[in-house]
Amino acid sequence: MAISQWRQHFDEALNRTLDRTVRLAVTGLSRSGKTVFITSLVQQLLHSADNPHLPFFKVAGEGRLRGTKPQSQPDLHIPAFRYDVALEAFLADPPRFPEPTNGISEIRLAIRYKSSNKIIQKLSKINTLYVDIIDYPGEWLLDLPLLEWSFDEWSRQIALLCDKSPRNHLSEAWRVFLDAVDVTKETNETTLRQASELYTQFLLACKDKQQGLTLLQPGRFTMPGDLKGAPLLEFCPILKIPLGVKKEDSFYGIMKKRYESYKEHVVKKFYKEHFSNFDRQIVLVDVLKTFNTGFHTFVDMREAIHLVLKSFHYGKSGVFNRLFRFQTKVDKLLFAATKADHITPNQLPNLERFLQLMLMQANNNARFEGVETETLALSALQCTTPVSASFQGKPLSCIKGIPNDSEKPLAIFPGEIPVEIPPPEDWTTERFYFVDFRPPLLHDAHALPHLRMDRALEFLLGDKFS
Ligand SMILES: Nc1nc2c(ncn2[C@@H]2O[C@H](COP(=O)(O)OP(=O)(O)OP(=O)(O)O)[C@@H](O)[C@H]2O)c(=O)[nH]1
Ligand SMILES: [Mg+2]
Repeated sequence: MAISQWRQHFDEALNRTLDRTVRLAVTGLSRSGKTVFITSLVQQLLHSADNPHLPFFKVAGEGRLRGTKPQSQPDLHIPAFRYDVALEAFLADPPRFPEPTNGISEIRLAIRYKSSNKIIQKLSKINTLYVDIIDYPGEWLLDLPLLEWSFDEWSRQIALLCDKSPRNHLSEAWRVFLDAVDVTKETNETTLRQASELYTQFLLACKDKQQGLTLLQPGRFTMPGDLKGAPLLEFCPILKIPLGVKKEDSFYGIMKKRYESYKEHVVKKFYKEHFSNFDRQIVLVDVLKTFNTGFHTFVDMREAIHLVLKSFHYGKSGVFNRLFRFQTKVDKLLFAATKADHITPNQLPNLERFLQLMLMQANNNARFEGVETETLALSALQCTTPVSASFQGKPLSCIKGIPNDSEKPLAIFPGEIPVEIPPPEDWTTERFYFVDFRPPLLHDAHALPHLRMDRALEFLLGDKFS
């Protein structure tokens, strides 16, 4: 090897060893599986040195992992991710899923490993990679478009949405209240608060399990995090934009000012403080939920994902360049369909394909300049096992587990995942009904049973262990 080539090789290798911290962000809309995913990921890594169930995570498969330990987190102002609490729930008898979380949290792991690179091996026998895992609500990413919309533009968007079912009847109380207010006139705190409370109740009714809507703005109204009860969240859009003089102390004037404050102090702050520091990102999507709740929730979720993905359009044309004059550092982005243990293993490729369709339909394909993207179907905690049954003399792939509304294990044929988006009339409970399962009884705190977590680990972190 020529000296110049050797030198280049050496420099590259040295730079890679110096790159010792990676900030891995985990997001997804409410109940998409973030807490379960992070808990399983941490648990897989803590047991990775003796975990035979990570064949696709090369550093583990090749026996180069020496051990992982949780560390004190670098950002003391961010709440800790309560891995211990989630694990305790899984290990309880009967086992439970962890409680919903609300806001951002973080955990740091130190992973000791042997490099596969001969030059690095000579420099240091064992290396340490620090991985900061950050859990934050996907709902907060729904606010990015607000930065580009004026109060009038945003109000018009909401008015359009409220014209259609089911938002038209869910928003009725708020709309009736607004109709009775002269938005051009001076107002008082009580009226402002009542209007914003009614708007928040409308958003919460949309989010309700039965409706299952996800395109809900502002994101902090349904996922306030540490801003719960803060006056920054006391505003709402209006339905008819007044023409002519718009006094600053009028209902319209105050709502507009509060909207701008929310953008400045909540939305921009999140992007500057947190988002700009992420190195890798996984977006979790509960695709199966949309099958259960019907076509309109599918369309709504697809639109919400479309908005969420705007945050990941990098490069020179990206929104960050325009709004903040920085480019984000994320160089790998993984989209994962969660809860893949709700279907039979032979349907996993279909689930991945369907997720790709959802992303493509949102016109987001190939727009992630310079960012490596991947889609995957996974289960962070496998609650079912595949079994074979016979139906009318033919073998049928089924899954067996304890459904949430049962005490006993049942074998279920969960149905098939379509490879094309079915027409609206086909989204019926006869065709799609994916059951929720209880977590399995675990006998010890060893690595949790999973589906494809090793592939997720390899995509997100694999190159950091070379
Ligand atoms: N069967 C199965 N169910 C899962 C899995 N992951 C999540 N779930 C289910 O999805 C629910 C939500 O999971 P969480 O991890 O709490 O979701 P989250 O995104 O953190 O939710 P929020 O904290 O409310 O935003 C759980 O209570 C389980 O019912 C999985 O791998 N398999
Ligand atoms: Mg959570």
